[in-house]
Amino acid sequence: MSDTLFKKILVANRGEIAVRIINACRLLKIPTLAIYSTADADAVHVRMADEAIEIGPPPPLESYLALDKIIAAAKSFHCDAIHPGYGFLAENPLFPERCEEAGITFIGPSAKAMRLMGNKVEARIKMSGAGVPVIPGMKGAGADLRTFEEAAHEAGYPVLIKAAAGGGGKGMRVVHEPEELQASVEAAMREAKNAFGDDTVYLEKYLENPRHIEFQVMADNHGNTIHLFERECSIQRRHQKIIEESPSMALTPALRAQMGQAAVRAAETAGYRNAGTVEFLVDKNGGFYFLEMNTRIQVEHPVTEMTTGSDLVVEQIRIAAGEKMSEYLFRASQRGHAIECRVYAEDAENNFFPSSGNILYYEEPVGPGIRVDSGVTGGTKVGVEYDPILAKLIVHAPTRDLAIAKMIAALGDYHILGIKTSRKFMMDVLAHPEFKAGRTYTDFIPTHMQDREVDVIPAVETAAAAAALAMMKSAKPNMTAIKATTPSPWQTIGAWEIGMRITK
Ligand code: MV4
Repeated sequence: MSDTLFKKILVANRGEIAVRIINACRLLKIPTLAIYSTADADAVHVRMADEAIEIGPPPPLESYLALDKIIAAAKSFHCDAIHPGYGFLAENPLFPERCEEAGITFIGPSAKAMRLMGNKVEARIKMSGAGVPVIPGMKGAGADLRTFEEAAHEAGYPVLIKAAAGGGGKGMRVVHEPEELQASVEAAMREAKNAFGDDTVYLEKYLENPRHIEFQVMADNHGNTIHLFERECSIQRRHQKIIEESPSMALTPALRAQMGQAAVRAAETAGYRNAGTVEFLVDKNGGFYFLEMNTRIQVEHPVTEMTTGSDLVVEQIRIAAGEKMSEYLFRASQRGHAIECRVYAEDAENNFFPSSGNILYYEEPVGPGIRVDSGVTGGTKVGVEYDPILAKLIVHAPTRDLAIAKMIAALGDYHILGIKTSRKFMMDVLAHPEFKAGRTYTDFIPTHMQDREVDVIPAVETAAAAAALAMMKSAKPNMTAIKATTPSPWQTIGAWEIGMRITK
């Protein structure tokens, strides 16, 4: 008999989340198997796992999305559980189904709960029936133009056409007046067909400039479903979250309690198990509406871990093994304020173009209440084949003001040389008066960051680059320098990509 929850866990992901999962397994003394594509042979997650197997060439369909190969790897390496992380196969109901056939535990919800939440129309109907508020709109999918016209008339313009298989903003169309309705429905159907292979669309009232606020839920197989409060995720760019925080400035204790209760009811109604997130839109009047449920551990889960003092990945593993969730979760409260910044490999000064190359120098900020979840280090080759997230920087402080100050300081102490990152862009968001005032709505980036002036101080920049190069050459033990087949930092530095303290 084994004295661990599982004999070995296959980590079916890459990058920072694979590292995060391996770290949780280490705490539980569970051995891990990493999978990797040929592009990731030297990646951090591969080095950290107890064992690793190359699973195919860089294209995701032949590696991180290759379900057959992953199940076969789990079998041949005697893994009795698989953690999917986020993205890739994490919300594909075939994954838990194939695991079950193979006698492997899937660390996540059932295929049934995934299917329900994967269909936005079905989820709306089910949630509405359970008394969870949904955005006013159609009861089911749109059948013909008449049903769209009637629903739009009842909801009142502007309305929004959405894809049933959608999420993440694809296939959405705002319609401002009846004359545009038919063309918009047809366009949304085409887009949905192309993106999801399913042209089912439906109609909702369009909420202008809402906030995106989500609740972390956790459910075990012993009848316990709880929530761990909210994350405010309104700061997004083209439906990609950039900054998340908890608590939300928009919630009163009464609204928080109401939404938390709705989130728990949503999870219970879906027969949900393991970690999940219930997303809401919150309008100017404090009205809240169920948007969708994400059936996975999310990128921004550390914000909840910091404010509630929990380890959600450890809990996911315990729950999947059939244990009751830890007692401390039942007494969880929100303490202080946490903020997360996603560090992307992209060039914010050049239309957020993906940035690739070798990390020539890498130094993380350290200090009380500073956490870095990273998938990279010095020498890591960053390509363009996968999601551009390099790392997440999370800070925890007694108040929101202190958390913002700590985050700005920590971003200033985060040095990544060799590729462009979104670091400076995030510093500008955090320093913006509207952000500081807590006026974080979903239109924040397009409204306040469009014509952003980029400061370049050539003298300081040059000095910083020279200092970095000198440090690399001196090769102190705590620094990682790699040899000269890669371009020098002088060629790749760009505006503000060398770390320096920002004092404004
Ligand atoms: C909406 C909305 C306004 N009204 N639905 C965007 C992604 C998808 N999951 C849902 N989204 C929205 N749905 C109604 N009825 C506005 C958005 C939206 C949004 C939502 C969350 C975070 C950022 C957003 C940015 C633009 C639009």
